[in-house]
Amino acid sequence: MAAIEKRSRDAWQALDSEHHLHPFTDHKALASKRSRIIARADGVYIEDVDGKRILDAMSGLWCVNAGYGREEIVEAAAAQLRELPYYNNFFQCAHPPSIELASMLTELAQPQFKRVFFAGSGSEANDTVVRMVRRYWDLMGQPERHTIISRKNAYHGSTVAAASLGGMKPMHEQSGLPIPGIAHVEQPYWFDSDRSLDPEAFGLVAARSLEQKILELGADKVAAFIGEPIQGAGGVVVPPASYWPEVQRICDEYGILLISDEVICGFGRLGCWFGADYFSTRPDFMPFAKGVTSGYLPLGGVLVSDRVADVLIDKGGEFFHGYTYSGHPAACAVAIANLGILRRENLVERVADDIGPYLQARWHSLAEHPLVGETRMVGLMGAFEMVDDKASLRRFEEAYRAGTVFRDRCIERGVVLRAVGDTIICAPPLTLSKAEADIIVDTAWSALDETHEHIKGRPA
Ligand code: PXG
Repeated sequence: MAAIEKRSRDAWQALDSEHHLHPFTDHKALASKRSRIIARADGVYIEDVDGKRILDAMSGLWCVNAGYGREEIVEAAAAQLRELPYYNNFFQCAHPPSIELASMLTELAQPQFKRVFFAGSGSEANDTVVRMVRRYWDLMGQPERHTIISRKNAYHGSTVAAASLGGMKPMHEQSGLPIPGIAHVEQPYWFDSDRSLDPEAFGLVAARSLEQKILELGADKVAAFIGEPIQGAGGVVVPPASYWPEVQRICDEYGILLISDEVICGFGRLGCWFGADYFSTRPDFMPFAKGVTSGYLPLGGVLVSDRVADVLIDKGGEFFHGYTYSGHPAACAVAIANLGILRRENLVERVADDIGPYLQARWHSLAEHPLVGETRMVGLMGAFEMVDDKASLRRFEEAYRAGTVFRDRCIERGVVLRAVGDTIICAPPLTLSKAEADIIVDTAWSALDETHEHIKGRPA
């Protein structure tokens, strides 16, 4: 049935190397190593062309929340492709899947959200937010309220606006970013700070860097603040409990819009439907993607609060924005099937009450390892920090590439974990079993031992 020819691993790798430019990849380095070719997947396992099974403790790229191999989702896509493979939602048209999904999403979100704008990805969702935020303040008669404040080390996507919102310096340096009207403040990353304050005091200081920036720019110039409830790509930065309430207070006090980027935290990752629910914020926008379809097809979008939507609708006339694939019917059908599974199998509750606490307890046991300086995990989203010296929590010299060594050892042992520098991150499918949780942690422990062995006594 598969329309793709069967080739040997070598043949795939050669073709890949010749023709395929990968995202976020150093192609010279890749050419000498060659790509790992992933051919199939089931449950929480991916399998390469050689038949090696690897436990995917990253859910692809944080997206396969319902796990691989869900026939029900496949069937939903096939049925929709047969019925109506494509039509748009422009020019006074709509179709049942986009309507049904919009209504379903607003049922899951906080009550201020009654409307959804669809996009094809998280980046497009955040580009949409930038345009809606600015349009909103224009319509409110405050066009000078233009600046959106974000955080250093945030990730909001890779298009021009989304990468500008992000706080990834290397991305900015390569492309002349950020675009005007975006400012960045401190992130609530206690482990990465000088640790002179306790975490809660540090959380308040990080939040107040937002207030300082607002005062510096002038409150009448600031349109919005955007943050991931827990920063994902930046290294699963779990903010101290003091952080989000203070950010909410600041947004309220200065009347600025709050954008909760739910691309990773949404759809059960933290044991709630949205990260905003976990931290009890009341956002005005919630961009989403990834887990909404469990990655089976690409789909993103923005939940828009009444505060904003009412103004856009009542005063705005036509909003000149949209994508060919805004609310693609097959992607929406897949999302409906996927959300149906999350609901029917109580997967979100399971993260809060069952597998989440189980993996967290096991994950924290890694803190006993001599190379681990801190462990953290909320729901099924966690990290640990590798350190050279446990007493002072001093990190390794970069030349050791400790995180990369660890990550490669893990994959050899059959588990995908990610390394962001020497921060190791974990975000498995919400369907993870306890036995699979044990495999992740036991493999991580063995790979830490091997890494220890590998770098012990070596000059940097
Ligand atoms: N917001 C957040 C919080 C994200 O994590 C995006 C927006 C952009 O979504 P799209 O669908 O345009 O990729 C993301 C994406 C990594 C990694 O290395 C993370 C993402 C994407 C690719 C790699 O952790 N997150």
